[in-house]
Amino acid sequence: MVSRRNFFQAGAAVAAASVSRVALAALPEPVLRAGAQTAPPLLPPDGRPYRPVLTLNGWTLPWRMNAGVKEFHLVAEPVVREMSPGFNAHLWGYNGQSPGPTIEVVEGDRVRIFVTNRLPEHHAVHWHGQRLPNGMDGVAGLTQPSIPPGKTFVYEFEARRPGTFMYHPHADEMVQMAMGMYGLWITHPKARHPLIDEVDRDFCFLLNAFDIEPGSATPKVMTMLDFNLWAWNSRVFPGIDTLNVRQGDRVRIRVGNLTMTNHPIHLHGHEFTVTGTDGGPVPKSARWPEVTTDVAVGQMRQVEFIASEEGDWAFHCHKSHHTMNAMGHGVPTMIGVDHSGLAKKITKLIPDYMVMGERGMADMGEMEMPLPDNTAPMMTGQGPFGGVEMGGMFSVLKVRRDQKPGDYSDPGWFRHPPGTVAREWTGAPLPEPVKATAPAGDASVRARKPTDHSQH
Ligand SMILES: [Cu+2]
Repeated sequence: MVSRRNFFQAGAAVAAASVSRVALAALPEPVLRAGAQTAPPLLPPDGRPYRPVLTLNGWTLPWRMNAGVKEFHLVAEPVVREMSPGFNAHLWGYNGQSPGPTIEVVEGDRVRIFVTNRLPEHHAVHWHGQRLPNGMDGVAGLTQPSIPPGKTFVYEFEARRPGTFMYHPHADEMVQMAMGMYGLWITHPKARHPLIDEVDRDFCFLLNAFDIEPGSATPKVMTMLDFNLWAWNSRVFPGIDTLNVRQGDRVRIRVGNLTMTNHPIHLHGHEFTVTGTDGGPVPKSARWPEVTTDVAVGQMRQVEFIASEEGDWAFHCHKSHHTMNAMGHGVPTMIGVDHSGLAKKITKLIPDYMVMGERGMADMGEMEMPLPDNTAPMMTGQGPFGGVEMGGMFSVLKVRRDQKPGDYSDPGWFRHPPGTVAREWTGAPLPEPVKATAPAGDASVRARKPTDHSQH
């Protein structure tokens, strides 16, 4: 905790920012969280009512009401985040976790956020997408002095427009974001809004990426593109919780991208519409059905659909490399190459040598390979029918007829009605496939050199 004395010293730096002395008299206790399990939605204990979101493998930061102002306390600090069972990453985050907690407020709320910096370097928080006084925008050097280690700064503004937003550092941004610092910010509408429907389930998560060598725990912060862990809220499959809904629910999913590349987010079994971005609600006339929406860098997308189809529906980034965990990229393609003779020779020298990849790489999902102590297998996760062969940005939308309203718990695997699962054909043998016959005459392509006019 920051002592009152050095808190007041920090407060002096922002005295011009119209925060009353009474408000600064005491800090709200910072709330820290251990563990990466999804917390149930935080029902608002006071203030304007709203239907809370569910942050995948995350939580919402409790606030304190102080004379009509919602006060939050963020603590920027090094954290240990379990990215999947058995794999802990040494990251930077807020209040014990990466990402930081979700901040949920209501349109028109007066919001005061205390930010205590327990990082070894300076910090500043930018409130992405908010309309606010320029001096509250959180860009170190440009709109405020940076927050030195050990100090607490205070931000205060009105949450003017409803929507899906986020917060992230704007001081040594490349390093601090590569280390896992960011969080979601949801501003709920204060009344019925013509472009914002009430939903039964409201999920949110951030897309993030890390470059952590297998066997180590700290991200490499200089990596620009070649990340090896593609995460949702600093979790990778099979560590990402499923999205559990009741059949017929209207579902909203809010996604923000703070990686260095775009992510086409794809849902199976349903069509959705993009109903909002960090720019606000999308006009109804500008919405169209999709099953994949690309979330570009620094963007947020809010999609909605009716969960009409029962089952376990894959929900993932459509870049196939982003549904994999850490792997070596220097692996040659061995599909179709018979290197068994070579393997025998190598095994004489290196007894543990394994031949992989001549039939594709699916074997790797099941292979009992010795892994370094602290890493996530490249592609793993068991489903009811075997290995799922995925990692990274992958989860499952579970739609159930008997899921209780508001019950976000995991119902287990879907029990398919008899006769509705793809299966081996055991009926009458199928006729041999008919081969396309070559067209009559010479079908080869004749290449002719361009005439070289200089010879004539
Ligand atoms: Cu992706």
